Amino acid sequence: MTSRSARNALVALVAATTLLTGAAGCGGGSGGAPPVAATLTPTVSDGVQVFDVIGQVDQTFSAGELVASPGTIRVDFSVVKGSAPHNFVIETIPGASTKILRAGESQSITFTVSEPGRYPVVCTLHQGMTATLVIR
Ligand SMILES: [Cu+2]
Repeated sequence: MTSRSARNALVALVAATTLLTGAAGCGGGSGGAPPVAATLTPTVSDGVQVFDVIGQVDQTFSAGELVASPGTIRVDFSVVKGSAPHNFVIETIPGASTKILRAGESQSITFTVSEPGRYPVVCTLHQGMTATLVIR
């Protein structure tokens, strides 16, 4: 029993060390656990909830969740330099889609959502490039 708990303690220590190393090595290359996608809250300008979202080189959105309240929402979407083209599309909300943007381009879209819920965001060019607009 004692050797088992000693082993558990060792495992915990290794796990903690790995976490610390991972945090210190932030910005490094690939490998290890996938990064946790960020949750964004909007800045509010004249009653409009504004999100800044970037389509990235690694075919992800810069945010995993956009959290807003019912009302008018603006998404300022841009595609980072050096990236493949991307778009930002919420198929279930009229007007909530950009055109396909190339690296260095940006487009703002404004739309209104009244119903709380979870609305999937996709890039139609890259399977798995997804996010969620959360209205609550
Ligand atoms: Cu894409």
